[in-house]
Amino acid sequence: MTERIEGHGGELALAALRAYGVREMFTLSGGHVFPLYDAAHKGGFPIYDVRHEQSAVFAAEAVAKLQRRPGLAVLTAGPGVTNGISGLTSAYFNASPVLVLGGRAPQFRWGSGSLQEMDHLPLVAPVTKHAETVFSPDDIPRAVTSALTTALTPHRGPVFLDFPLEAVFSVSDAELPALPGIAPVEPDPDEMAKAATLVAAASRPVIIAGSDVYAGDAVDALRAAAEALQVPVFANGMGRGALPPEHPLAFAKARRTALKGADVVVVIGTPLDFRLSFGDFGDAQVVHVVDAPSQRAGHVQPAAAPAGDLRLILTALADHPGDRADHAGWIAELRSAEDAAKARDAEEMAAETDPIRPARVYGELRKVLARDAITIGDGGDFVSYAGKFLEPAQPGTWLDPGPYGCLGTGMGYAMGARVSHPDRQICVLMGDGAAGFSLMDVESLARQKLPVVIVVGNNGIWGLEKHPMRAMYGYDVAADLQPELRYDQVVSALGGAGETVAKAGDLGPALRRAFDAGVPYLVNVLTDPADAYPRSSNLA
Ligand SMILES: Cc1ncc(C[n+]2csc(CCOP(=O)(O)OP(=O)(O)O)c2C)c(N)n1
Ligand SMILES: [Mg+2]
Repeated sequence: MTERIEGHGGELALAALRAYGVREMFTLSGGHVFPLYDAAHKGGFPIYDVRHEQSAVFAAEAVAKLQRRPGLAVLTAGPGVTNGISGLTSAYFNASPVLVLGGRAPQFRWGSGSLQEMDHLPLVAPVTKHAETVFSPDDIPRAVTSALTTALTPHRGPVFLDFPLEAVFSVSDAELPALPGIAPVEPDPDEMAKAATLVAAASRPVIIAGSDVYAGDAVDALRAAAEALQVPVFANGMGRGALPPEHPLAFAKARRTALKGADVVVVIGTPLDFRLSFGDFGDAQVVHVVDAPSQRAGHVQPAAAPAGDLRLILTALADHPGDRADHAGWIAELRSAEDAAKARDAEEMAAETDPIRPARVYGELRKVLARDAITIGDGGDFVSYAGKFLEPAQPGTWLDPGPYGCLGTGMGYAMGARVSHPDRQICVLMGDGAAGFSLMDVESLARQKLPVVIVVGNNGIWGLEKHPMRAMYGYDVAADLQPELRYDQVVSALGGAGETVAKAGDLGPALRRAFDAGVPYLVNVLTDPADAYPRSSNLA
């Protein structure tokens, strides 16, 4: 059923956004987008504002990733849009359904040199699934509905619309289109059967589950497939926590042993990129399960590559009627490697060193984090340690920047996470270098009463760059930061609070104070600059 609506361009856009379940906007002010504010303000639609457009897009992305619904950022024309491009690109790499609505200089005098007159589309087209200028107000509901459908259709991703000034300011009436509904992509049954037969017959299979397993709401189907075929499961990105850490098939630390020994590696819902040695697992056969045919790898030839709705594919794996090899010995072997690695980790996480090493920060943090806490990583080595030592207990609780590896997600992701989950712990793990990109947005968080905890691993350097550069050249440049800088005082000045911790024994009480503070609170941990995250490649 369609409905007719009347209003200015902002009101027409908002009606379509609401109909699709968009529940808030993230923005930084600019006259070109005032009608969107006017509609939101009059309609009781929440507006969260930020101090840099990158934070608006990252906040929208956090909403999209955590809640599996569209996240919205509204950016003013020209510099507003260009400041959002790293966020859009991250969303593109992460397949996050983000909608960016941009202002745009007036069309009727295009070419005469209006303020911020530029065509955004050639800039955003390569990092969006769809980018369009909507020239007429009565076309806005159609454009918004269709853009959101594109964003939510697997393989998901960001979309962009801009509205010339006169289109968004003028009044019109328009049809509000009915929601089209997104049909599941039907996978090819032969490819599914091939995959199931391979996994069932394997002696030492391994599953690696990535972000699309969560995004595609396929967590239960993953668990059913793993249990039915008795396959150990590792995870990355938003897939982390898909199986709770205490599940007999959940593994995290024995990855090297697993990938070295496996005869079949099943990679589900994540690309065969640098994080997975480009899909090269030695002699093991690769099964690549993707949510759309476009996601099949071009650089490797997997033994099977079913593409389509992940729930359907994983359910078909679980229901595989043929014989299954027994994997009990393989699982036991991995479990003992996992337990040994856990014991080593536990020692590192308890170490009483001076200066503090990052491992101890995570040892203490684990004692105060609730099972449903959202943890956000923004930084270099300090965040690599977070990935190693934190164990997300539920899916949809771990936000990393993803394969685009963009520093600066911190406060934007924190804002999106707090808005998504008003009652949970939100904890940002930040390098001191990363802090420089977004810390000013603590002001936005404090002013809008969005408390979060920020733990800075303050080693006084761009650690992930300094150590490799020294290893490569014997010297380093452009890799130092001011040592022992009081990032906690920055946060206090911006309306939050915080403290600096230099002794391992003081970490626990400081973290407890942070979670009780009720305002943005930064724990500035002075960590050992000599400590480098061990990597097999210097350019990881
Ligand atoms: C926007 C952006 N600029 C630069 C980089 C390159 N880079 C990756 S990690 C890193 C160092 C991060 O330093 P810090 O946040 O202090 O964490 P540490 O490694 O010291 O723990 C840099 C500069 C990047 N990934 N993204
Ligand atoms: Mg650092």
